Amino acid sequence: MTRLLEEDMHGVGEKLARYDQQLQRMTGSGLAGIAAYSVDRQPEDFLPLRDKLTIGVVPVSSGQGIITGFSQTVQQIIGFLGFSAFVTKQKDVGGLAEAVSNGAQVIFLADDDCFAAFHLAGGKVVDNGEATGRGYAAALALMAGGLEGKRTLVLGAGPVGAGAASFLLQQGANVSVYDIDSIKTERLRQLMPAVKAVNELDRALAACRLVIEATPAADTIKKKYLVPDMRIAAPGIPVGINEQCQQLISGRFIHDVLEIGVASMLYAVLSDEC
Ligand code: PYL
Repeated sequence: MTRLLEEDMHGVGEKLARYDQQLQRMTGSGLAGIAAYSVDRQPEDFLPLRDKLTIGVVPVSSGQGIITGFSQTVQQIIGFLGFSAFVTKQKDVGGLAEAVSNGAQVIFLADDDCFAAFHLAGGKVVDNGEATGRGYAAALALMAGGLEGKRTLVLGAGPVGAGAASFLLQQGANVSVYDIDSIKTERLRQLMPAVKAVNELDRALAACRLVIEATPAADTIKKKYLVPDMRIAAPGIPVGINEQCQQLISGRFIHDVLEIGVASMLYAVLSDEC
């Protein structure tokens, strides 16, 4: 998993309203609608929970340490969805104690290896990787007007790609997965036998118009594949499509650093309550 940088956080909170409108234009749904769709709910299903729940975000200093702005950005995304959220003043265990003492029913925290949401009363845990994959696959499904029987390609067979593949299969899509490490592709195929493992990226990209780019590689998808009906949802960090290509596919390309993932985590950890 690529570690986010402080500069990745710059402006995310301030731009949420504009990003939400961009998502609305591309998919017909905003952040809440995409996240709700990723857990098979409607955004209005979560409205009654907004006044009942408080969300705590705890900075974690282990490993490479705290990313300045990370917890605050997570809190802003949750707040944008209408929930009350706070970042604890203390970090690590002290922060966890502070969150619980201040009435948080749901807690978000991340070390270098895992970013998760915990619903204390429900005993539910949601991992950012799987939730992000499902959220981006939901965005792709909405962008495509449904996926039943349609060929889709997932680049990257890690936790995000696996979460996306799982959602795409549930939507009735014809799912192919490619990873530069064929062992990871084979492992995913054993988990989801309905997935087709592909080992030639060029041929796979030439045959698909609906793509999830979930690799940690930059510039994965070259300009020649960006045909007029190509749609790409790209959770991968760094983004797998260079700036020039992003301009070419504008309006049919979704990427962010935390927004869809955090929104999908929240709705996934709350989905049993609605
Ligand atoms: C969750 C992000 C998405 C992509 N990479 C993941 C990452 O950067 N993980 C590390 C997060 C560290 C957070 C730090 C803090 O500020 O609490 N422990």
